[in-house]
Amino acid sequence: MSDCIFCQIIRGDIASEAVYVDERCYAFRDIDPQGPVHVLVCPREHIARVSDAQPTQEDLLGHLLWVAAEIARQERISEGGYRLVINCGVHGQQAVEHLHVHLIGGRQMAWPPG
Ligand code: DGP
Repeated sequence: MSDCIFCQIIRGDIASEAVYVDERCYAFRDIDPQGPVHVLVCPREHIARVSDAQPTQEDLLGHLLWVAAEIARQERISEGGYRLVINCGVHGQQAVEHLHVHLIGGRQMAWPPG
């Protein structure tokens, strides 16, 4: 989608610090990191919310999680652990309407979230 900020990042129209790239997804560092490691894993195709994903995109959803775990290994936070978050819609406080998995780690987390 041309005016989606993450589509613009994925196309390279807006600068980002990429940490993992393949034919299905693009992962880059969050502009407002909530931990020493904070990466957003996005599908290249525009899916606004996880709730909009279609049955044909089931493999893609799994791929995003696999990539997040791979980046965690790359960033050396696997052993200590980390958090994966997908915010969805208004109650989920999703600010950017392009599906993304937050990978946050490198510090102790609290639970439950606020
Ligand atoms: P969410 O609330 O789940 O939609 O989180 C959106 C995240 O996207 C938020 O943590 C900040 C990040 N973000 C927003 N705009 C930009 C940007 O232009 N560049 C980068 N790197 N991150 C962005």
